[in-house]
Amino acid sequence: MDKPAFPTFPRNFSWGVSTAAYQIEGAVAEDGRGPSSWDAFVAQPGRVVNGDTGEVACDHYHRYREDTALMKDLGIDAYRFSFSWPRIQPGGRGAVNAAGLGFYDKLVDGLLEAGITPAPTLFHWDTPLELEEAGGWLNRDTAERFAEYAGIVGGHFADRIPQWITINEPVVLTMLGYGAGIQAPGLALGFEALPAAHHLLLAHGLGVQALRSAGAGNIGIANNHAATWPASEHEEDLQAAGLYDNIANWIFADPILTGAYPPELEPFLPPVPDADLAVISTPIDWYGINSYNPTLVGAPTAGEAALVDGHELDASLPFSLREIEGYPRTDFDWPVVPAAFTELLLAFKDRYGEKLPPIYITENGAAFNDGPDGEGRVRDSRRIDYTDAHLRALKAAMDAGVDVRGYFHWSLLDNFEWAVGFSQRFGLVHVDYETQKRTPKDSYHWYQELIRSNKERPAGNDEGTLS
Ligand code: GCO
Repeated sequence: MDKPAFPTFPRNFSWGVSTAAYQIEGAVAEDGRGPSSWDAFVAQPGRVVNGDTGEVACDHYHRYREDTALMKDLGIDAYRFSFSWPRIQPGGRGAVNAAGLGFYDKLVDGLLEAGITPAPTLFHWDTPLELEEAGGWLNRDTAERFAEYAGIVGGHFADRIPQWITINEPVVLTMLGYGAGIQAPGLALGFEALPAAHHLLLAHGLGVQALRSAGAGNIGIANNHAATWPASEHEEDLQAAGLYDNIANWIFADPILTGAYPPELEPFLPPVPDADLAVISTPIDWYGINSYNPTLVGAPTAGEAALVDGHELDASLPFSLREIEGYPRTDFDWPVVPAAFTELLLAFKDRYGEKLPPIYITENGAAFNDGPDGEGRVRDSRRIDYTDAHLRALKAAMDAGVDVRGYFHWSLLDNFEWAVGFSQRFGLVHVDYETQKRTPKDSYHWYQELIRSNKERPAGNDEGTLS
């Protein structure tokens, strides 16, 4: 039987797109926004490719109506954006900046008017600079400040926002921001960065409690996960991959879903009060997974440092990241391995069983840097192929019993890709950063058709209905 034109999902499956404040908004000093750790980081020479910054980015702060119209035409159910904490609390604590909150009022009301569910992330790495300078996520008090912030935002929007994400990818902020120095705040502390992981998880738990107290519900987190593959079946590679799997995946999921850290990590973790784990495992309504590709891990190789985003990781780490050969690659040089997506989701089902709440894929996508051709069309067939294959891999996991309720594609727009700036394009919509012209790519039209075909499929022809 021919492959159906589109992967088929339950008709009430939620289709969305994801973005993040610092990557698209711009207006970094407008209407009272305070500086963030990323504003300080991009100002340091050599930190970001081409010296790019998020000062203007996609100018979404001024163009949000146009971008909302693009999402309405796309036909999505939900939009995952992030609130910029320093736009709402410029110093990360105390007084609220009314103009900052006012921007999000206009964005949220516009989304609701367009029939799109706002599904915001409270924190997507843009730590208020005052808090960063006081220790940032190495300082336990930042978790308390986050809870205050969550209560403010939750209280203001609880009646309009039906789906919430506390924190985006604590693993990446911990490993690249505090461990390897590749992202803001640019600290290379190695394993000494682990207190940041704990404080981010504590902030998540306190944030869930603050949101619920403010009347907000349907809360999850967006954790980055990747299937970890050992470089070989040799014992030293298996051990290194097992350690990496715990550090990159399970240290961020176990405490939330089981109330305990992986026992193998005890030697690396700071002393942790039991009360903290009770907070971190405050029940959530769903679990968000951001996933792009698997990771190949082996024993440390003398002198050969692992590369992440083109940066060398400390060669003294007890593992090394290896190139995955034999698969197509994105323009960001990430391997394209859809089967690893199925493998990851099944690993979650096996590891957590009844403790695993429903899942949303809160990010999946790829960097392909196609631009407009002579006719002004962006023929990004590789993004269509990547997304089609990963959606089929997702559906295979669902058919095997993994309860997935929705998919947010990364990303709506080409945007500021952190330490590599604007050099990598993840959007369904091309952005000309000189003119801010938006051009829906072929993949935008493909995703639009996929969503429509899944929603208009005759009743009774469901591939299972979400409970
Ligand atoms: C992440 C972040 C996004 C990235 C995207 C592409 O997962 O790193 O949540 O901000 O831009 O994943 O790398």
